[in-house]
Amino acid sequence: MEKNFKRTLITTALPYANGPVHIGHLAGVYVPADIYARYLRLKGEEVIMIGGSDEHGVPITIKAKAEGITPQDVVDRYHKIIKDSFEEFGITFDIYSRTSSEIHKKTASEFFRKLYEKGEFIEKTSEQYYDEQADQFLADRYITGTCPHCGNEKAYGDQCEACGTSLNATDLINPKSAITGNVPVLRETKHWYLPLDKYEPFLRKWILEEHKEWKPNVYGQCKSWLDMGLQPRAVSRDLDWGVPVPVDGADGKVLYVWFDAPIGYISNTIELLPDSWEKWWKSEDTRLVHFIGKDNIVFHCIVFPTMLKADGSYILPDNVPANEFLNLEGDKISTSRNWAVWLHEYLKDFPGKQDVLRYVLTANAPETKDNDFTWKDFQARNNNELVAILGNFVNRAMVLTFKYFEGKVPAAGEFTEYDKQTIADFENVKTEVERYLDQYRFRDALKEAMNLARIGNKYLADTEPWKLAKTDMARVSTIMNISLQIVANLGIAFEPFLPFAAKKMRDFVALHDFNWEELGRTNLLKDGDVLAQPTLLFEKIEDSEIEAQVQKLLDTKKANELKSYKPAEVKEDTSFDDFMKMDIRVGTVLECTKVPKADKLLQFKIDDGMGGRTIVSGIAKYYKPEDLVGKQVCFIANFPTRKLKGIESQGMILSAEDADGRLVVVSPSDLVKAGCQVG
Ligand code: B3M
Ligand code: ZN
Repeated sequence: MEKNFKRTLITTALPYANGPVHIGHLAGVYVPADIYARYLRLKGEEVIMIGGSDEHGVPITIKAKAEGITPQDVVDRYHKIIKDSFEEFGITFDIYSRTSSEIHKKTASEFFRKLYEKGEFIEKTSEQYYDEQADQFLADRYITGTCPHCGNEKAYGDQCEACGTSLNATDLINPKSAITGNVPVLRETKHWYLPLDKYEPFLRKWILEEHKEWKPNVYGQCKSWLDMGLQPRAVSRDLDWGVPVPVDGADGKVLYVWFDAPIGYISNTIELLPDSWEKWWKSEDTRLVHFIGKDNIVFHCIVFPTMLKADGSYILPDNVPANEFLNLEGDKISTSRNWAVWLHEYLKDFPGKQDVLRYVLTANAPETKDNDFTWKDFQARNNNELVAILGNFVNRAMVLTFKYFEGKVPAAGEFTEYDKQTIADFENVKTEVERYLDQYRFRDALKEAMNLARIGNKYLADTEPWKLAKTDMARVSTIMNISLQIVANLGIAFEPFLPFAAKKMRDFVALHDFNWEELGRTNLLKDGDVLAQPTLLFEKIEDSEIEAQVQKLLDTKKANELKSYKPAEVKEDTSFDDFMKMDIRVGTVLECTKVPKADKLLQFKIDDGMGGRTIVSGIAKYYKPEDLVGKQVCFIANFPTRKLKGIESQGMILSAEDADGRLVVVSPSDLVKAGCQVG
C-alpha cells in the first residue's frame, strides 16, 4: 500500500545492558538505521531516530548475581559503555535512553493497565518451575536443559541459541535451575497472557496481504509463525527486577521484558518530545520503521503490533528491515564466549577509524543472509577501496589544485564530450543511491556512492591533467573544476555512510551548506572558492595490525577450549604389579633433530645414565628441536624397540596432551641424575 507519509519514526532494537556492543550489533541494526536517518534528514524530511538500552530481563539479574552486585549496577555500567560506543561511531540518535527510567516504568505500566482494563488479557494459572532452595520461580534463562529440537544441552527456558527455536521452560529435557543447579519442581502461579491467536486473522491480512514488500527473510519468518498457528503468550513473570505488574494481587510479578522493551520506543519518544510525541505514534501519516536483527522479528512483527493493535490508538510499523547475522571469522558472535570485536576495543586499537568499520560493515552487511566478518577482508576493503579509490581520488584532486591553482577552485571552460559523459555518469549516481536506500538496500547504495569515486579516479586517469599542465592550462582548469565538483559531491553522497570522512571532504572544498537535492550538480563550488589544506582521508592498514587482531581471536579460542575442557574418562583399574612392570626413567636430551621426510617426528639422543639411547617421538609439531636440548624428560625404558622411518627407537618419551591436542613433554620439577627411575 503506497501511503503519503509526512514523517518517519525510526526505532532501533534496544540492546540488553548486560554487556558492551560489538560489530554484529553495528552491522545488523545501528549502522543501517543511521544511514537511513541521515539520508532522510539530508533530504529535509521530518525524522527522528529512537534508541535506548533494554535494562530488564533475566540475563541482567543473572549477571548481577554472578558478580555480587545489583541489577541496577549492571545496567548503569553497560548503559554508559554502550551509549559512548554509539556516540563515537556517529550513530545519530535523537535520544538514547533506558528502560529503567521512571518515564518508561510509567509508560509501560499504563500501557499494560489500559489493555487490562479493556479486558484484552487472559488471566491463567499454570504450573511453572520453582527452585525450592533459592525460593523463587525460574523464569526464562533461570532454567537450562536439553533442547527437544536439536539436543543442545545448554538451551534456555525461553530459547535455544543453537537452533534458534523459542521454547517454553517446560519443553526442556532434564531441566536444571541456573541458580543452584537443582532439579526444579512445578508450582502453580498466575500470569497474564496476550491472546495472539485472537489477532491471527488480523495479522495474516496485515502482513501476508498488505506487506508483501517486506524483505523476504522477514516476510518468510512471519509467514512460518502464522502458519504454525499463534498461541496466547504470557506477558508477566515471577521476578523482582522489572516493571511491577500494575494490578492488585500481583506482588512479586513484573512485566515480561519483551512486553516492556518495545514500549521503550514509546517512552523514549515521550522523553524526547513530551508535548508532541503522539503525532509520531498515533498519526497515520507517520511512517514507523523498526531496525532489528533477525532474532527479534517475531516480537516486532507479531507481538508488538498485537499490543499496539489491542490498545487501538497506535500506528503499526510500515516496515521492519531486519538483518540476518554477522559471523566473525567463521564462528557465531557470542558474548559469553567473548567471540566478538567489541566496539570500545576496536576504537582503542584503531583510533579515528570509525568510518573504516562503518564501511566494511555496510559493504559486507548481512542483509539477505548471514555474512562473515574477517580481518583480512577488513584490511582489503580499507586498502583497496577506501585508500586506493576514494582517498586516492580526493587526495589527487586536492593536491593538483594546490599545485596548479594555489588551492582555489579554477574556472571551468567549455566541456568536451568526455567531460559531458563523466558529468552525466555522476548525475546518475543520485538516482541509484536513492533507489537502493528507499528499499533498505544499504550495500548496493554504498556501492553506487563508491562508484562516484571510481568515476572521479577514471576521469583524472584518462584526462591526465599533469601532462596537459605544460601545454594547456585552460583545459587543466576545466578538468580540476570538474574533479573538485566531484569531491564536493562525494562529501554529500557519503554523508549517510561515512559521516566523518564526508565532513572532511566537505571541509577540504569549503562546502558548508548542502543538502541531498544538490547531489549530482556541477556548480556546488564557485570559481575562486578557497580550499583547505587536505589531510589523508584513509591510511593503509598494515599486515602486522591485522595479525595482532587475528592473534587476539586465536587467544580467545584457546581460552575457551581450556574453559570447556573435559578430561578423558579414567581407564579401567590397573594393578600394582602391572604398574611395576613399567620402567619409567628420567633422561637428559643430548641431541634433538627433525627426522627427514616426517613432519611429526623428532629424533632424540638421550643420556640415560647407561651409555645413551635413541628415541623417536611424534612431537615435532609442538617443539623446535633446539629448545629441547638440555631438558630432562621422562621415558619408558623397557618399551619394545621399534623402527620408525628406518631409525631404531629405544623407548617412548612421555607427553601430556593438552585440551587443544598439543603435546607437552613431562619433565621432573627439579634436576635429577640421568637414568633414575620414576615410580
Ligand atoms: N534487547 C533483544 C536483543 O538485544 C532485545 C531487543 C529489544 S528491542 C525492543 O537482541
Ligand atoms: Zn535447539
